[in-house]
Amino acid sequence: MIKPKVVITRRWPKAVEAALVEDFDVTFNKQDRALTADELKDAVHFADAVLPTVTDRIDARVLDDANPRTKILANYGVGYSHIDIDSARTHGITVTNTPDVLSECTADLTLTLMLMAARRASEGEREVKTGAWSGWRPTHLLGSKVSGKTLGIIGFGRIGQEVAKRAHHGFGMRVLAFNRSPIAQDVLIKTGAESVASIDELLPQADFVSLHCPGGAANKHLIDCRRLGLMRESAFLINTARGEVVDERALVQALTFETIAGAGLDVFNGEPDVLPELRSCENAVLLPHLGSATLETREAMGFRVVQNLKDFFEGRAPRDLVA
Ligand code: 8YV
Repeated sequence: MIKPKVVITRRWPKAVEAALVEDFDVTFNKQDRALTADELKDAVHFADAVLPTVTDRIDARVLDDANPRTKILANYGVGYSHIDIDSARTHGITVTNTPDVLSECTADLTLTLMLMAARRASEGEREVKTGAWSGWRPTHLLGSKVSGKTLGIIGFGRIGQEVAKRAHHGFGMRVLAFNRSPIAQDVLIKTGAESVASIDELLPQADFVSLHCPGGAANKHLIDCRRLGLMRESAFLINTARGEVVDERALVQALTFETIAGAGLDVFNGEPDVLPELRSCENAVLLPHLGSATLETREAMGFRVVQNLKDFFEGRAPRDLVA
């Protein structure tokens, strides 16, 4: 049987690449950089399947102006706001993602950011590593307590729920959850969360606000200047969702004038470029999109892609169908 042609846009963990070549005729991106729009366009004309990541903007420009050969975009990641779903539908291209397998690690990293921001871990580490630490003193780098505080979660899907469990059961936090669609009672019981009716109701009550909603146009600047103004002066904003959910210029203002206490960010608008003003904020902890970055999770994401591809090419409905 002729193996379907597959383009994998970035290098994946070895074990998954090995599984992929068993069943597919794989073309690898030999360079350690994201493909350009023209290269992506070539890929969708050449291959039966393209396996994009968050660094590949698959928009109308890539898909629209010719007849793509590609029948499936099997995304390596749960978020897919970098793929123009309407355009994919127009061309009859199936889109899949990799939910579930990265929820725990992304939730772990969310807690990492909460702790780092509140306990001033990056500032402390910078002092020690640069030799600037002058020794223990009672008022040195005083942060904010995390245990027992109130966490507001915006977007209560799989990742939001994992964050809630950790915060409530591990840190004794009160957890408030906002979700576009109603949250089932058994989910609230399992996670220890209380449902709130609106984001505006959640913000003034939270010591930590953590974002777990999808990116894309619908949620662009969901956290804007007005909503930052609803947060407590002592509160922290945590973002492991997508950069565009936050108006970063408004966030810089809030951090600079200390209308909020700090932020912990793993995602940015226009990654990997980060606003210089944001990079200069001492009260912001900034990580390079590490949410799912463990070997275990990146392998599990890859195997999920392989399964979605096999389902598709063997005539079954892929488990993680997006469009
Ligand atoms: C992925 C993520 O590593 O899955 C997501 O949506 O944000 C990350 O954890 C990345 O998207 C890879 O494409």
